[in-house]
Amino acid sequence: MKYSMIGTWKMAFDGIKLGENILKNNGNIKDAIDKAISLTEDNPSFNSVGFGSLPNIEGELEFDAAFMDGNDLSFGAICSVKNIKNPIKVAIALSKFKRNCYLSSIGAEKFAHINKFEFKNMLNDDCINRWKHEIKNNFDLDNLEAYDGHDTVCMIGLDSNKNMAVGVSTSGLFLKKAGRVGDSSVIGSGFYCDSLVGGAAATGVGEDIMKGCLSISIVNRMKLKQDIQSSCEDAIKEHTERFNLSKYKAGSMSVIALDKNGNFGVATNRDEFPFVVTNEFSQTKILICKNNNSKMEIFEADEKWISNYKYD
Ligand code: SD4
Repeated sequence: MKYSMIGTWKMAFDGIKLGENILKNNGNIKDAIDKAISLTEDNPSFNSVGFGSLPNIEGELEFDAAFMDGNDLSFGAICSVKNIKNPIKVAIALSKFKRNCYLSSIGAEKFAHINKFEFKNMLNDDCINRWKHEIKNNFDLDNLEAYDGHDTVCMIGLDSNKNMAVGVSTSGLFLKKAGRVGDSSVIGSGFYCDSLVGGAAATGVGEDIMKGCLSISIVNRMKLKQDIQSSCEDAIKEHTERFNLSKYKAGSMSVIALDKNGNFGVATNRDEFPFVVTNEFSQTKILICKNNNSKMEIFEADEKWISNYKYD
């Protein structure tokens, strides 16, 4: 395939559509991911990414984001940052450095200031009200779940020059503790990409995803020539089975992958996981991964599904 792109959750649709336009005109995957994720971050109607997303327990928004260039394995990442309009852009800028490419909170904000990235109050009335409502409920800090399943946009792509890259952006788990960092900005866990093999990315409960380093686990299976779909399914299945041995009930985990030829794979331990794909042969579309006893059934979202779906 000449080009291909995949993203997590229905909310990736507009971004992937933008990416499709860039890639079909022989654009670069880095540019496609930058524009596609920035668009998702800027949209206040998405409750879990960028502007107006999910505050931490103190009512503040703290973002994690990362980018990896599959050609030379360079990556950039930021975590626990506040008020940066497009965290993905800062992660991309950091990926140019061989050292100091993964910065946290104040240091990352300082880098963004110096390099003239846009700052903005990322809280809006909707997310403040969501926080005020939820904070009154009884919740268990040690058993936080992903917000209606989806808190992170992850995108992986292949361009017509065989470049591959992955980007992720999130406000992390709703009501997390201040300073808590999940898998999204952690290389190998929330994302990984090698243009010689393919890329993978994860969304769900970061603590549980990190325990299995799910993204590198999938890419390593692909490196050993396992097919992409079973690489995704086995990574989640074996990780869950390991948890079962300790009688630990894992939080939600969903993964996407794209190989160097543009084929995709996907898996989840939830009942259902929507995602978005486009490639040379197919316009941008929403697909559903349905989990039937750990066997994934993939089908296209029809109008009924789309109109019934209430989440991002
Ligand atoms: C985190 N993995 O911070 C993110 C949240 C997420 O679906 O993706 N939820 O743990």
